[in-house]
Formats: sequence, C-alpha cells, structure tokens
Amino acid sequence: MEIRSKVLPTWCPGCTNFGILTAFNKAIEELEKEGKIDPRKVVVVAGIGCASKIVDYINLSSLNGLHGRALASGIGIKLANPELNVVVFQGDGDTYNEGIEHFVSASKENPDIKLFVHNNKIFALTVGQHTFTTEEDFPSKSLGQNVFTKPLNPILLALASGATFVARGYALWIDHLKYIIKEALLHKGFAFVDILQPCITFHDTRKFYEDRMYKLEDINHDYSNFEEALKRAMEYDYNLKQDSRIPIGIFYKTSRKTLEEGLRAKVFYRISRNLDPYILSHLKI
Ligand SMILES: Cc1ncc(C[n+]2csc(CCOP(=O)(O)OP(=O)(O)O)c2C)c(N)n1
Ligand code: SF4
Ligand SMILES: [Mg+2]
Repeated sequence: MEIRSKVLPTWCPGCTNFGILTAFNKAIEELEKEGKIDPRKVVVVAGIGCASKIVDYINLSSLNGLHGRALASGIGIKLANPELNVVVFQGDGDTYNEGIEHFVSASKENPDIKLFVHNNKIFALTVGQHTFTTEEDFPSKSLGQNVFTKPLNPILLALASGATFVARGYALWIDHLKYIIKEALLHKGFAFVDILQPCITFHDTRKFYEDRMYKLEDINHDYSNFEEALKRAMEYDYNLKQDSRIPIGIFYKTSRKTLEEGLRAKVFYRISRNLDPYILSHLKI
C-alpha cells in the first residue's frame, strides 16, 4: 500500500521532518510486507505545529487534535477500539510543555500506543520560542532574553514515570530511525521515541548532534537493564555542551499489563455479574 499521500508538504525546503516522514513510511511498508501490520488498522494522530503536519502527508486514517492533547486523543481511540494501531506524532512543545501531564500519565498507565516526538527544542511553527527541552543560553523570543533554566530530560522523565519502551532517534539517520520506529510499532504497550529533529530555520543543531551521537547497539547496551538505561539517559542532559556524548537507540524495553487490558478485565467483571450466560458467551471481550 502506498503510504505517502499526494498532499504537497508546506515544511521549509530541507526540513528534517522529511527524514521522520520517510523513516515512518518505510517502517509501515516493511512491516506490511513482513505481514506484521495492516496499514488499514493504523491511525495516526497529531497535535498542532510543524511536527503535526506530518499526518497530512501520510495516507492512513488520521486525526488532527489540539495542541498538547494528541496523546489524550490517541488513548481515547485505542480504548474505543483496541484492534487499532494508534500512532501519535507531537512536537516537543506539544509533549513536554502543553501536554506534559498526558506524557507522564501515558508512561505510567501503559496504553498500547506509540508516541513519536519531533524534538527541535523550540516552538517552531510560532517561530522560535523556547520549550522545556531548549538548552540554556538560547535567545528565546517569548522570554525576550536568553534561557536561564536547565532543560528537561524527557528520556529520564519517561523512565521515572514507568514507560515500557523508551528510545531516542535522529531525524536524518533514516535507516536507524526506521529500525527504532519498527521496534516501537511492534512493542505491546506505551512506546516513546524522542526524535532529535533540528529545525534548520530557527534552531539548527545538526552539526552539534552529528559530531557527538553514537548508537547504543554499538556498545551492546542491554535495554532490559533499568539501571543501565538510567545511566545512558543521564549521559546527555539536552544542553549543548562541547563535551556532550549523545546516545541514540533503545534505552529500555520491558512488558507490563496495558491500560486496555486492565480496563477490559474490569468491564468484563462488571458485565459478567449481571448478564445471562448465553449472552455472555457471545460477547467478544
Ligand atoms: C492550546 C494552544 N496553545 C498554543 C497554540 C499556538 N501554537 C501553535 S503551534 C505552536 C508551536 C508548536 O511547537 P511544537 O509542539 O514544538 O511543534 P513544532 O512546531 O516545533 O514542530 C504553538 C505554541 C495553539 N495552537 N494552541
Ligand atoms: S520552521 Fe523548522 S521545523 Fe518548521 S518546517 Fe521550517 S525547518 Fe521544519
Ligand atoms: Mg518543537
């Protein structure tokens, strides 16, 4: 199935969001060929921002939600129809500022949905205000001065909040990003990927990242080890320090009951106490 839609992108020419779009489309096409996913059962959900335009360029069922609330909409879709594969795309402003409570709650409750964050370290569509992951000393348009607070580390936050799949990718290392996206799509539970996505117009961090990134697979990182995941997560604090080393890949992966499984068991218990055994035997829950 052709995943790329016919809609002409309005991203700036050369925007690194094109890398994420390509990696995602390739991941879905490959998983379909491998018989592991049915694209007709995939729903893509987005918030508002440059990042969120991505759903227009993907030829799958979609919903454009509110700024900061796409994750909540995605969880609602999954609870209403657990057979769907729900994928949420949000910006860093969407996720770590406007909608941070949904991020913590999804990490804790473990709905079986995927969250891909296009982290350009700014509110890009509104032309360059700082977000929670912007580094110190960045000249922020909303502050009218340089950022003076420490950035939030979303990998650490996800781990501390209980996320069952935590990864970081880079928008321009497309094959590596495709591998992470495929693993996330196949994970049962809440899968979170922070994608470093330099905004070439308002905050171009390409050279900084490319000089310092390394792949966790290359050091045989054991993603089942929580303490190791924390250690690797603390290696990069989202400031742009000269001596930074930036790990990308899968930090942590584990399995736990999903939100839908927990809730369905409760619903089934309530229904089963009141229903006739004949009707019960025909219920598909
Ligand atoms: C509730 C609400 N607050 C603020 C806005 C204004 N707004 C629209 S896009 C945007 C920036 C989005 O930044 P981010 O989520 O990081 O995505 P990016 O544009 O950087 O990809 C903002 C603040 C809005 N549309 N709705
Ligand atoms: S403003 Fe930045 S993130 Fe938005 S489309 Fe342009 S380059 Fe991409
Ligand atoms: Mg942003």
